[in-house]
Amino acid sequence: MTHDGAAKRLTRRCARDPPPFLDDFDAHMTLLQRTTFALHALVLLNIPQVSPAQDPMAGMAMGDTTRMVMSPLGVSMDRLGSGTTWIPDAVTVPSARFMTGGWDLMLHGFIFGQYNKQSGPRGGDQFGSVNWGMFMASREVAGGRFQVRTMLSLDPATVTTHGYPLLLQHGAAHDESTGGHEGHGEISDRQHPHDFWMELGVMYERPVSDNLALSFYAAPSGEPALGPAAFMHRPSAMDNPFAPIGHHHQDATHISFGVLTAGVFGRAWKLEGSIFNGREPNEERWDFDEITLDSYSGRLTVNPDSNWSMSAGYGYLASPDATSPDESIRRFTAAVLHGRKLGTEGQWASTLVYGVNRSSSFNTVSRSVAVESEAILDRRNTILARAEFAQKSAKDLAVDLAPYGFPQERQFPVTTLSFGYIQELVRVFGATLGLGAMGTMNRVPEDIEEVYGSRTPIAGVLFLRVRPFHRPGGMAGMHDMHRH
Ligand SMILES: [Cu+2]
Repeated sequence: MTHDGAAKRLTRRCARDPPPFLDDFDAHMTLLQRTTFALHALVLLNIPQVSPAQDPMAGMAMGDTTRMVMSPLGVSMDRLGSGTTWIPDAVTVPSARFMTGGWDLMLHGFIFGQYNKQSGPRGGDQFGSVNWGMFMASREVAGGRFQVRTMLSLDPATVTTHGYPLLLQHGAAHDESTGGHEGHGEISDRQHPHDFWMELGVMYERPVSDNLALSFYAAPSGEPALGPAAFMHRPSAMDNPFAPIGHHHQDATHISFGVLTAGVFGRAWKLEGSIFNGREPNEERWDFDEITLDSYSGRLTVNPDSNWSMSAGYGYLASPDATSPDESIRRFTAAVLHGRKLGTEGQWASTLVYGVNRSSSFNTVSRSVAVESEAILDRRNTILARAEFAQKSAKDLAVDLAPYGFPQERQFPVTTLSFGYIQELVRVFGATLGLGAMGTMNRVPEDIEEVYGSRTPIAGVLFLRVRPFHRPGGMAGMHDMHRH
């Protein structure tokens, strides 16, 4: 059933020298850089160092323990997606990694600088940047893997607090001043900016037997066990600058201000439960919202081999939208992620996500399905695609308002289809700079043709993307790196 068995359990990841790739990030990163390094310093100052000789896991190690970190039951750090999600072992979200003082430090980050144009009366255009940086520090503590992590985004500044134009997308907003429509608090045809504090949390995973381990995750800002890895953390979507329009059926809880998750896992499965804050982040995107634990979720994930990861989960969101506080949502999601290596430098990842929301207010059910795929063909060429179907309510699309006046709960089936291509321009230190373009064709029902100016409103985005370059996953890949 599982891949490399016992050998994998003992797997320790090799580290690399600190790459100065952050130096090449644009000026937006200065704050992020400062913050992550300040956190790094805090972590190093506050936690006593454990030398290799005292290291409780040292007996398991082969080679230099100061440059490795354990993988509980063979679950390597590369399997970890956003929050406590898993992705297939065969594919990775590129990162830069190095060791210092017993800590395994990992930096992830993507910066897109984009010109985005969405057609029709509901469209718009914007020069902006969607971006995120993630810093993880892991070490062995009492026989387990302890991890402190933070994920930060400058979106509120770089795509504004109104977010970016994205036809058929919806979300919660307080009022017109933050992109909501007068009359109700929905934001329509735009994607919200992510909060500066996308994640701040700790995780601890510890084997309790040869086949069983426990995991704990606590985050003032983080992701409960609901939905697949958030889109920016999926190898099938990481180079796509835009959120899926099914975001609010599928993975929108990835920023929740208050999350506690406990889980049990084996080499190939994980069962988790969370209590968390079901309220969507408010419009103050730079700060922490009030932390409450009013909602719950559960999720089962199965990684039967290195190419597949499947999950299904259910969640109760007590009061997600501040403008309709009495409304609760029950959400079911299921996802299948597939990944494989492609040649020596590439990978191909695909995801199928299904999400369904049941609203307590209208007792309506709305569904969405997304299929997406990204292939890093070789060093220079990456292609990506996403197709979606979603049921959006009149409220979601703000067509309940005058002059349209559809009943709020009326559902409209919409679809989108996007294709994109990215060519690498240059590699500097650990980073790759790519030039990309993506085109989208949407389709709306006849009843709202007038609203969108067409049955098939189109959109396009042209972008530069900076991220750590992709390395073949796994130990072999790490060793390869040392030869270059
Ligand atoms: Cu989001």
